[in-house]
Amino acid sequence: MKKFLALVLCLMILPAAQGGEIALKVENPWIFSPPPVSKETAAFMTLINTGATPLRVTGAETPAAGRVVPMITTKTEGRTGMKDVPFFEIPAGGKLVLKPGGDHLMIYDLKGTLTDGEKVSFTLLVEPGGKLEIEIPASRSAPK
Ligand SMILES: [Cu+2]
Repeated sequence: MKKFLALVLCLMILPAAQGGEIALKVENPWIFSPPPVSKETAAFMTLINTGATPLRVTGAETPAAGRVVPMITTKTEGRTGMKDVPFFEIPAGGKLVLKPGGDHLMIYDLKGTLTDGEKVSFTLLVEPGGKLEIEIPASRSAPK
């Protein structure tokens, strides 16, 4: 009986420890493939929270670049600008669309050029939950 209980406990704890239970779904991700001279670009995607509690995306890690941070597009007196934010919050059961001219994951210090169709490995930093690994294709325009 004791053994059985220990097994049940382990099964309950395992998914959380592996970080495999993040209630976040990513749809239509893409990275703008910039001209070769540019060291900056951005990643876009739809973030869907399938869970019952809010989730935050605080940034991402990728071998392709030095730094990835959440950024919003601002408009003051007709002027468009961009601003770093500490995180994007996706409400329980809700979604957030990252798109050109809106919220995006800003990519700094690109280590090389991105060619169209190239898959970039990307690790989203999610709170709570941990890390969500995805692959994002580089493209000149949003996927249809
Ligand atoms: Cu930006």
